[in-house]
Amino acid sequence: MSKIKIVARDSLPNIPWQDKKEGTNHTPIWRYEHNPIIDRNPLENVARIFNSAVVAYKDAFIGVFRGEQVNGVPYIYLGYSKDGIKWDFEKEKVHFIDEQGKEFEPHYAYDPRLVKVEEAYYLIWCTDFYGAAIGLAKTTDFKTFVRLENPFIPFNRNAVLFPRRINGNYILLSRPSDSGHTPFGDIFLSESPDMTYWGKHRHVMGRGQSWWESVKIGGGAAPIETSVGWLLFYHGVSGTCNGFVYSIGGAILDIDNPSKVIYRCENFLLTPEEWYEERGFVNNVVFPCATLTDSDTGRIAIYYGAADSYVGLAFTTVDEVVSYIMKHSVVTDNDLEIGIR
Ligand code: BMA
Repeated sequence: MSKIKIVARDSLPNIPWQDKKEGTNHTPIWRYEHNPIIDRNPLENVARIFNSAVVAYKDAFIGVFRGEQVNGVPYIYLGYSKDGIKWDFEKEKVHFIDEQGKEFEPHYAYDPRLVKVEEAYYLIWCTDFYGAAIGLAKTTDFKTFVRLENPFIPFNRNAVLFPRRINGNYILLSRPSDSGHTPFGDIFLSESPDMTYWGKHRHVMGRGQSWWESVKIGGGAAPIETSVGWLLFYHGVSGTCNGFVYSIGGAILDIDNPSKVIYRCENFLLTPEEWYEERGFVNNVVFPCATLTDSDTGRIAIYYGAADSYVGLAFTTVDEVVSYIMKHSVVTDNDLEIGIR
């Protein structure tokens, strides 16, 4: 079979990378050996950074980081890196203005995603809109962040944009929820012609297929366009006597109709095994929020939050991970939309 490829995006020869060591893992994803890349107390007034998203920017890297302030309230901080591994952070939180130029400050902001669509970068996070909801902002220079109107009513979380329009519309995945530690959740898709009005809502994937993701699932990193479909890394949650366990899963969505699941891996791709994933503020969490990709080599670097305390980095190649997902794929009625056959 010919190799699976990342569909033409930018080359990224300086992608953070480490070759796989044989026998390190059951699955096609391997961890950076010097994880965690961001340790506790990374910044004055910030006790932990985790669940954060990065992009390549001007021959280096920039990212939006979930910083848990010492008063316990999460907010978003900007970070810069030359190699994608060692990060320097802004001391000040990200400031938002609204579309009229007036200051806008959410009560809290967490689990940011960052996606370049056309010439702008979109920051998507969990915000307080009378309960957990989706926050959306736009920047072109990482200096001015223009907060856009609430895309959805509450409650919702884990929103992530596709990196390009499909059939003329912007596409956003989200996970409708309650405002607490939601004991349910499927991934849905919405479309917009202008990033303001969202509709054509579709169900993408349901929870409950495999035990490791039987409680809820949620979008992780922005989908990656490959020669066989959109590669989605997401999180799946299982319930145990000691609480939730968050793992990373993988699925392939149809290129032109991404509400359709083509392949879905019945095995997790990464599950908490290392000390920094198993033990922290919240034990047993690996939570993907971003990837970097190099279309020349097919390399993928995955950034994930670990135990709500650290940032971890893991690697794979598009050919290896997509082949694994295809080989272990089980698509069930749970991945079909009610009424659509
Ligand atoms: C989810 C989110 C994540 C967090 C996870 C585990 O509900 O709040 O930010 O990593 O729980 O605590």
